[in-house]
Amino acid sequence: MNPINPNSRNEREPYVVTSKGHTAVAINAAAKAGEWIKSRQGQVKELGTKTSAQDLVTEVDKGVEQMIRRLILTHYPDHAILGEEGVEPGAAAAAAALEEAREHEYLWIVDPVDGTTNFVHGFPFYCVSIALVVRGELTVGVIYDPTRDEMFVAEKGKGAYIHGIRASVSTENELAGSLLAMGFPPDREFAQPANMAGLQQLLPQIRGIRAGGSAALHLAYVAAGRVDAYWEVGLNPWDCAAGVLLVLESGGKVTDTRGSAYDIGTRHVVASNGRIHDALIASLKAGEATGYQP
Ligand code: 2AM
Ligand code: CA
Repeated sequence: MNPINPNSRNEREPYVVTSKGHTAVAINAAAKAGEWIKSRQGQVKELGTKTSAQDLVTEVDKGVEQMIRRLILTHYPDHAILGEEGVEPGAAAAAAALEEAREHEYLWIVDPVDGTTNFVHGFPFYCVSIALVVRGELTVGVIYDPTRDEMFVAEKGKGAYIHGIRASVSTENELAGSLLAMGFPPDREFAQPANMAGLQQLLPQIRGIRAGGSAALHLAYVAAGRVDAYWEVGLNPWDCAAGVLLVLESGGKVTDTRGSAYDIGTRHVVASNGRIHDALIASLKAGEATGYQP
C-alpha cells in the first residue's frame, strides 16, 4: 500500500482483480485447465512416477497446477494454495503440508488432474478439482470433467449444480439396489488390502460396483445421483475436498469409514445419498475394511 495516498497504486505492487467471486474464479480456472488437459490427451511426453510405477505424474499435471495457481493468485494474491504437485509424495508429506496450510484463513485445495492414470491411458474419466476452505470450512467445490464438458459446482449453503441445474443424490434405500463406486490408490502396502477387503465384503450385497480411477469424479457422481455411494481408503485432501462439498450440498452424507465427521485431513472416506450410509459403514467394519485399527 502506498503510505502517502492509499488510493494510488504503488507501481511495484501487482494489479489485483477483485471484482469476481470465489466461485467464479474456481469455475474459470477449472474450465481453462480442463480444456488444456483435454487437448493434451494422448500426447504425454514426460511420464514420471512418484512412489511407485503405479503412481504417475506428467508434465500436464505440473503445468496445469501452475496455470491454476497463477489464475487464483491473480485474483487473491494473499490466499494459500495446497496442490497435489506442490507436495512430496506419501501420506506423511501430505499430512505435514495440510497442517501448514490449515493456518491460512483462505486455503485453496487443487488437484490439477484427478485420474492421472486414466489421462495417460486415454481412458476418458478424469477431472480438475478445486476447493476453497475459508477459516477451516469448505465453502466452494468445483469439479470439471472436460471429456463430457460437465461442470459440477457447489457453494456452502447454496446447493450443488451441474451447469446450473440443481444436483441431488439418489433416493435408493437398500444396498441390494445400489450401484457403488470405489477406487484403488497406488499404495499397495496399506490401501490396496483395505480396499480389496471392502470390495470382497460389499460386492455380493449390491447391484454393481465401479472403480473408475478418479475419486473426485466419483464424488461428483454421488452428488449427481449417478451412483448411490462411494468409498475409498488412502486418499489425499486434493482428491476429495471439492467432491465432499458437492455431496453435502446435494443432500448426501460424508464421513470417514468409521462414521466419524469428515475433515479435510480424512484419508478414508465414505460419501453416500445418506440413506445407505450406515449400512455401508457397517459392512466395511464387518469386513475389516475401514483402513483404521479395529
Ligand atoms: P490422481 O489421479 O489425482 O493421482 C484412485 O481411485 C484415486 O487415487 C484417484 O483419485 C487418484 O488421484 C488417487 N491417488 C493417486 N495417487 C495417490 C496417492 N499417492 N495417494 C492418495 N491418492 C492417490
Ligand atoms: Ca492428481
